[in-house]
Amino acid sequence: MTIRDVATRPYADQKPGTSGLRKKVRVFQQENYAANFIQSVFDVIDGRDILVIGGDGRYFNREVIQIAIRMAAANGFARVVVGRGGILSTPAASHVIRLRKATGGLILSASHNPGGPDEDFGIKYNGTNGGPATEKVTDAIYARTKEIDRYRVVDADEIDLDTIGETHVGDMAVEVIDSVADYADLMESLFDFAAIRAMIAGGFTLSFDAMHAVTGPYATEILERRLGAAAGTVQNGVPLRDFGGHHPDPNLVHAHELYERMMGEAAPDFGAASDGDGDRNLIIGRGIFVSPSDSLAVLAANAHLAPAYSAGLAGIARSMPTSQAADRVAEALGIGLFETPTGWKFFGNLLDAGLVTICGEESAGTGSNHVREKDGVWAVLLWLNILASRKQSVAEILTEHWARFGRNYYARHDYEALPVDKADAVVGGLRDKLDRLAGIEVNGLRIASADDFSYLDQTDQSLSRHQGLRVLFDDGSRIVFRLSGTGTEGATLRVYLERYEPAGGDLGLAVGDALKPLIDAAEALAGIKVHTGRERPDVIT
Ligand code: VG1
Ligand code: CO
Repeated sequence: MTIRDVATRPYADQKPGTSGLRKKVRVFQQENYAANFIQSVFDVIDGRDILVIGGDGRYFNREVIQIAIRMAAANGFARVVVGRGGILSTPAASHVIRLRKATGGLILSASHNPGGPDEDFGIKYNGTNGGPATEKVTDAIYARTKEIDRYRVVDADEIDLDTIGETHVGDMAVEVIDSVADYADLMESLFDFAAIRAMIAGGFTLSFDAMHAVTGPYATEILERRLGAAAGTVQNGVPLRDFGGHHPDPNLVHAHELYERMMGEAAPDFGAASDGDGDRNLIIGRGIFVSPSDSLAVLAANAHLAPAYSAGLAGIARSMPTSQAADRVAEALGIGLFETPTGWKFFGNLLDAGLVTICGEESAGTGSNHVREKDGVWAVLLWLNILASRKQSVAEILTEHWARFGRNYYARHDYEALPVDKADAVVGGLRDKLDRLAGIEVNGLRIASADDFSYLDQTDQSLSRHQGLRVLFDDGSRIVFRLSGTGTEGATLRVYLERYEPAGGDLGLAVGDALKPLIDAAEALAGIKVHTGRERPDVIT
């Protein structure tokens, strides 16, 4: 087997964002583009033992996996473990890395972004703890992409990814595994499947929208086969390379069919959806949407009802823009609350250090120390376990939660595909005046403080700056402004709005009404309309 060194030239734009390198497929199809990035990963990581590879099945997944396997062989890996058909959900990949004590893994996904020849692709490296590489590592990968001049590859026939079993590429073993089995077993070890099965057998109904993305096979195995939910519980369960032409993004815009079903006359008891790579979750009870921030708070407050968490939680972590609902739960439980920048890579150190058990983001991501990624199906199962244990509806649980902790009204407004200079004008303009905002009144609301969020990781002392502009008001309300780090077209401005209403207050308002004064304040502060010409956000979640 000959190893070839192929000469290449650097691309200037391979800086990983919030979650790996995401670009249009056409960008990835440029000569050596994917190979450059993969070689840069191999050049900066230590260890050449096991490499796990899997993706969400989107367009270009198989092609990149073929290259990655041949490059892994040339770079001296002992073994590649790959999901059948090249499929592994992001949390399943994280689990396999941990289970096999692998050196790390390549996860091929652009998550909730659409797929297809004109859409998005992505590559992310996860380390031996199963979690996304830390900023230190992604910075090193990026630095390497800027100077790379060769990559290593072996010539090999097309590798069969569809037959479970072991083959070889040169000296390296290639092991094709069932994509679902290990993950489903893990779930069964965490939750009270007998109680959930009994609840479903007793007439509890549910609906899971896999959005033609990676969770279809996982949800079918777990919900329908292992938990006995009726056939058809999992909708859009066959993963498609282009997700059926949709955005596999579980929010009220893209999962509106599920939403309408849950609000209709014949709504099941429980509805959920996940995203392209299976790490997000949308939870809707009959007649009631659960905001992801509330979901994190409810899961944290009730996690002890599931076997894996019966001893209680060590702590809770949430990304900064996520609502402070979880903070009140942490306070009540007497445990730590950690506020990190956006993106799962910041939770890894806290989980590894045993400081937190549950983490979450407002962007429909929740997870725990069972893996090092957020996990959509896990969140669904924890909800089901809680419902089976409390024997109440989602609406009752949420209402009781608010009655006890108060309610954090919350919404995120996204302005997508903005010209970069206009998005920079909004954020830059606000950043320039941040220092002068404390004490000022905007739209009847008094600003208590304002800053550009930085995060000091207390486990490794790494500092991450410029993680979002925060404006905090006297009454506990907040507005956060930040630019997305996952988009592939122009810039996306995210405006996060939060208002706290204490227990005993007005807990039943429509979210839009509750947040109206803050929405107006955001406009007054940042001048979004003036700078961008946009009259309203593209997506409200
Ligand atoms: C978004 C979300 C963030 C999430 C990230 C990756 O990032 O806001 O919370 O961790 O996507 O999720 P950004 O930088 O666009 O705001 V996924 O499911 O796309 O891997
Ligand atoms: Co995702």
